[in-house]
Amino acid sequence: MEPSLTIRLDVGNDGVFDLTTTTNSSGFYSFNIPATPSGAYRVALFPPITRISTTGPTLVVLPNGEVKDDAHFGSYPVAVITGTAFDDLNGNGALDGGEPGLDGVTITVGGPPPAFTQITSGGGLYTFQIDGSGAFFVRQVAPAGRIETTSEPQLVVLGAGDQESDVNFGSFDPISISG
Ligand SMILES: [Ca+2]
Ligand SMILES: [Ca+2]
Ligand SMILES: [Ca+2]
Repeated sequence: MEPSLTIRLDVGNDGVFDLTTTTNSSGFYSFNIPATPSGAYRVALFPPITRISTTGPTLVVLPNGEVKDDAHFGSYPVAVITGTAFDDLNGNGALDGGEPGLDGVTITVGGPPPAFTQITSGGGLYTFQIDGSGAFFVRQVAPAGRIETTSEPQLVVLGAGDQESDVNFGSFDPISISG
């Protein structure tokens, strides 16, 4: 059975997607498309984070009343690990309310090789999309001077198409502690 995936259609190829559908258990999708003066349409696959597209959007120019039945899209499943590096203000190793995300923290994933590295951004966030499955060991490399408060490595076991969220890493700056 094929996964249900989102396909969007941009009527008029004006940069704005107008219609959305999902593929069925056989991977098929279809649109009953409204007429547009230019006859131009753009079709694109919007895969979930657990899949990587292997094909880009397709531009279709279609006189009204005609059918196009070969706008195909490819994708494959990946293992996804996401989490947050955070300022562990109370040093308890857990992400508590009011503890901000930390950008610029290096997060690594190893095993099975090769190792991958991401730098947290956008509020301490990181995402790995890994082509493979198995046991993954996730670590942080906290910026110099910061004390890490979460144990390492964090072990995540994933199959292709699986996602593990909230693999979080804490650290604190001992210089900022006052008393
Ligand atoms: Ca449009
Ligand atoms: Ca905490
Ligand atoms: Ca570390």
